[in-house]
Amino acid sequence: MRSFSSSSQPDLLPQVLKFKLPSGECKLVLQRGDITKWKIDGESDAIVNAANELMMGGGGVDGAIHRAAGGELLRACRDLPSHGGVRCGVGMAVETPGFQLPVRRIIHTVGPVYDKEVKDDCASYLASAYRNSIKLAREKGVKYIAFPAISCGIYGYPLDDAAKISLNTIKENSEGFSEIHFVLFEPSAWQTWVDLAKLNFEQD
Ligand code: AR6
Repeated sequence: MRSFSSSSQPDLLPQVLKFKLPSGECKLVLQRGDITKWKIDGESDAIVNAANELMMGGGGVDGAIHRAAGGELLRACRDLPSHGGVRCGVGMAVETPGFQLPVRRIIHTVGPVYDKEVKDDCASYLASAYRNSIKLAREKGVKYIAFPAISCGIYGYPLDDAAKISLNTIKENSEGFSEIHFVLFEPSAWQTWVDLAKLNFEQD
């Protein structure tokens, strides 16, 4: 049995909901579980990591991804260009291979640390994290991508706001993708994304 930093949850749970996005062919898929278990075909798929600017690993989903991908991931991160230790700025995205994960690529992004005093800035950084991850993935020919709930753990983003920002950004940037997934670990995140998706999109 693997160990997880947030709590002991099972791998991918049977709860899966699929929605039609208003434009194009891309589907939105919501799933519960551990994103390190997610894969489509090992070729045109990628998962997104909620990393920090240093990209030297951490807790939460970042820790789980580093454990599952193996030590080569840390070595690949260390070799990325660094500006005073920063390898990925807040709202930006960089790519590594998936190494021992079942996916071809990992797109690493950095969400904002939530601060309600500057919540508009936080919203714009969170939207950038989604947008730049999608853009980089598209440039690499990714057709299937899975996101965790970026910034919703250690970085403290309120789930309702984060779900709205993520789903709006995905809706406007889905061209070229076959499926955009969210793999949601905590029951509260799963319920928040499901409720919002049901309000906004038709189920497939
Ligand atoms: N699969 C899917 N989602 C997960 C998993 C998993 N295996 N594990 C946790 N989550 P967090 P952040 C969920 O804290 O808030 C790290 O130390 C978790 O329940 O991982 O962006 C980095 O190095 C939550 O809903 O990321 C940074 O320093 C969501 O993933 C910092 O944490 C995001 O929680 C980033 O904080």
